[in-house]
Amino acid sequence: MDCLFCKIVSGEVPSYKIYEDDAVYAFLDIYPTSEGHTIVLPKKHSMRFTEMSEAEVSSLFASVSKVARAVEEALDVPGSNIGLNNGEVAGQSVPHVHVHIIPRRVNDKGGS
Ligand code: IU
Repeated sequence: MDCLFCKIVSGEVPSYKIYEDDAVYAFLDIYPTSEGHTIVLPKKHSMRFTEMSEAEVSSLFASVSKVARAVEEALDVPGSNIGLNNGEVAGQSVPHVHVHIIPRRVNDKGGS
């Protein structure tokens, strides 16, 4: 399958890995919204979040929580935006489910 994020998981396309286990892979976004912007994705390819089973969603978000805690601790930030775009019309540019962890800092200009 010609999927960029599958190629990142397999190592065919290089990435700066943050975390990996049997089910998920996390790496630094190459166009970061803030320093430490991390992408967490399930290794099993699903195009859209709403195609995933409940068990897959639970497993993914358990890992997202773990990675977000580690990112916040490592960067010593007080919070982060955690979210995903589901479908092209919603801004999903890579058709392999992925969750953004965007570290936030006090008085940064990242949003409301
Ligand atoms: P989106 O939710 O599908 O828009 O997020 C895709 C993200 O993947 C986006 O933040 C890109 O900067 C990021 N990305 C990447 O890290 N490496 C790549 O080669 C490409 C996109 I293309």
